[in-house]
Amino acid sequence: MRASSSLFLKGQIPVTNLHLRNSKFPKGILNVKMHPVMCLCNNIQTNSYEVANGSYVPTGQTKENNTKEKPSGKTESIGAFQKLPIVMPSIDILGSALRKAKKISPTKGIANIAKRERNKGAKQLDALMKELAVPLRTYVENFPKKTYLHPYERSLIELTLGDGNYEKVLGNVDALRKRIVSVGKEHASLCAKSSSKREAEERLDEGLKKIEGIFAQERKVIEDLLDIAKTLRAMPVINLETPTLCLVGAPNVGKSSLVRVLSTGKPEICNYPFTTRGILMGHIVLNYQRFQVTDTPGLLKRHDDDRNNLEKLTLAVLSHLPTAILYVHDLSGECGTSPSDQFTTFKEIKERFPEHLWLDVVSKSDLFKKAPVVYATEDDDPTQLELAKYRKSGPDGAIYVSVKTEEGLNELKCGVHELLNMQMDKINDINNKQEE
Ligand SMILES: Nc1nc2c(ncn2[C@@H]2O[C@H](COP(=O)(O)OP(=O)(O)OP(=O)(O)O)[C@@H](O)[C@H]2O)c(=O)[nH]1
Ligand SMILES: [Mg+2]
Repeated sequence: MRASSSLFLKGQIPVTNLHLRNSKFPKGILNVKMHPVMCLCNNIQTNSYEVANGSYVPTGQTKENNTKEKPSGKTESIGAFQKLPIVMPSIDILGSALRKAKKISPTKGIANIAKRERNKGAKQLDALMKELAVPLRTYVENFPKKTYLHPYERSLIELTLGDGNYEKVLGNVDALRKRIVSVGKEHASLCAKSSSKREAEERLDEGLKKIEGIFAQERKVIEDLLDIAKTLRAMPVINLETPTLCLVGAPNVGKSSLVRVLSTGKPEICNYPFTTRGILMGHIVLNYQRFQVTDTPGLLKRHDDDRNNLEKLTLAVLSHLPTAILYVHDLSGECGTSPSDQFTTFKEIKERFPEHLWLDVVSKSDLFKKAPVVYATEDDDPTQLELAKYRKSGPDGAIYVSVKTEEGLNELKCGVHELLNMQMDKINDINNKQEE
């Protein structure tokens, strides 16, 4: 069995199955392969010192002043979250920086005790400043700018972390870096001007405490970034070249039950709406071909402005990923969304995504009643022929399935295989056209 992965988030509906309990960010997680590719601190200790008259003078231009903009322009393909830098816990950054700084000795050959002490103090303060600032700069530079991300990943950031939160946290990290650089330089310079050994020692002690204090006080900034990195790295990885089936439908209609039957994905199944709180990935391997399956949160009949972030995630998948759609209809009256409401949403989604390959499924066929289900609150208007037909038998060509009795499952698997092969042809066509 292949691992499946999922991204979950905190929606507006109470949830009983929370993941990533320690994270301050909406929940994202599960059985995820991590591909950390970047390590920080490769370029630390790139200090440049000027020794003037046996004393230390902090150089005007440190690397920290030259925070470069990443080369701009190209939109990344999917997979940016797997390339995020590893963020070290703030306590580790501070501990390592202090250890390294305190090991710095004065420049050799300074005979005068006061000069030697102030040279050592200034060098240690400068080193501490850099050991703290360089990792922060690395993060700010290597977390991708949202504008260069694939639109799907951009939506994931907005919907899982909250609008603007990603930029805010990176902004806070940069602000902390700037503060450390400024305070570090100020104290190194003060130490370099000390007139006695004792004064130099005091200034060093004072400077170390000050820098350490600021960093410790602002450690939440780094912990927030760490949470973001964990959440984003745990998101399911979708390969755009592999045909993907996306299960869509109202909440509680049986989407996840079908994902379990069709693929390696093992989403939670419960008899209440919005059990699925994120995008879950599973795989199907058929005749040595590998396909992807995504489970999605349910869609209710309502205006886009009123949709919760869970529903918006589903729409993000449909809008930004070239998936085939397996649309699930529950006409048994069990799911909590009336057939007429399901019909409205179904028509809206079908009109909105006409280019997606499509297959309809009527679920829970074991509960299917001969008389069409009409909710007490809805209007059984006999003049609405299309709706009446939908209530009775679902959309034309729909496959009837039951995961309880296994009715229709073989037919469904064949239908899905055919659909995914068509999707594969579509992907190949697009690639060929691009090559031409
Ligand atoms: N009798 C019967 N019950 C089913 C069938 N398929 C699913 N169910 C039940 O329907 C309920 C909802 O199933 P899920 O698979 O969680 O539905 P979902 O569409 O993924 O729900 P959300 O994630 O909340 O949108 C569960 O109690 C399932 O046991 C079926 O074929 N027959
Ligand atoms: Mg579900």
